[in-house]
Amino acid sequence: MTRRLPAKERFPRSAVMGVLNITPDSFSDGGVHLQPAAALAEAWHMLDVGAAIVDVGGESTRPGSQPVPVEKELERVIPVVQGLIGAPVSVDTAKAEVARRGLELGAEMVNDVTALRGDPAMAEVVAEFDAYVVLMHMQGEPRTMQDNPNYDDVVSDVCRFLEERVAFALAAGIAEDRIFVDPGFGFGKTLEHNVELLRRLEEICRLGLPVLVGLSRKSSLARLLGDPRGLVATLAASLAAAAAAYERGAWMVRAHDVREHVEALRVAAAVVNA
Ligand code: HH2
Repeated sequence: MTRRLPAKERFPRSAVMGVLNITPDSFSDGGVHLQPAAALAEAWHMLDVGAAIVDVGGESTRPGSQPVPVEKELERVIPVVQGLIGAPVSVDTAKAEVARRGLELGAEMVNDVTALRGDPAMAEVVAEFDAYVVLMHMQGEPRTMQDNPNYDDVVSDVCRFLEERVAFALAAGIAEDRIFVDPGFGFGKTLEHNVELLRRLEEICRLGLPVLVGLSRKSSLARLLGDPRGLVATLAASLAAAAAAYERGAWMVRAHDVREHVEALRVAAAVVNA
């Protein structure tokens, strides 16, 4: 196995991770890419318009979602990863078996929304393949996480959690320069928690690791626009949130609308780096 570059060199700042959900029930694009041919066409399109990596997922983690058995997740994810051999691929999974099969096919990153808590074998798989890994904060589990999210101070609590998960990853043999951290917007958080996390994102960036943010289409943004029951935010709201995150130090942005996010971040980066 060739040695990988440090994460910040492999994915320079303002990189966009394209979201590819192979699920019937994802909150904004459920059912759209269930057929491998449709998924592959979308993945190649995302790469054409500037995605640094495509995040392939076979299990929705939207509030209230139900877990998917490993066989079903493999059936959804693996044909797509197979069709993307040679392209930059991340596997969005909390299951070690799905991660392993994806990495064997050349995926280079595991996006684990449980931050290596969901499957006791996951850390070892990431270490074995020297893969990049995203450690995301979530309070509770998707089925019930929005019932009553509760923090002393959401930013300090998320930082403490991420520090603890990074220490766990390092102890499992994962190199520090393979790790991204993610505050997990919408994962066990109220609208106020999400806004506070975004407003004070610099505190998370001070952990010293590249920060990935996933704000694209999230319902909190729809609620900010005055729709209390809004489930899917507009593109304009998503771009504003991505630019705000970038200005506060975000390194990589996970987004469904890749071309628009690439353009928005190019402008934000030009201003920040001027
Ligand atoms: N958000 C979602 C899924 N995975 N991973 C990271 N690291 N950060 C995020 O914010 C994040 C994530 C939810 O978005 P989506 O994949 O579009 O929806 P669903 O979980 O319903 O498939």
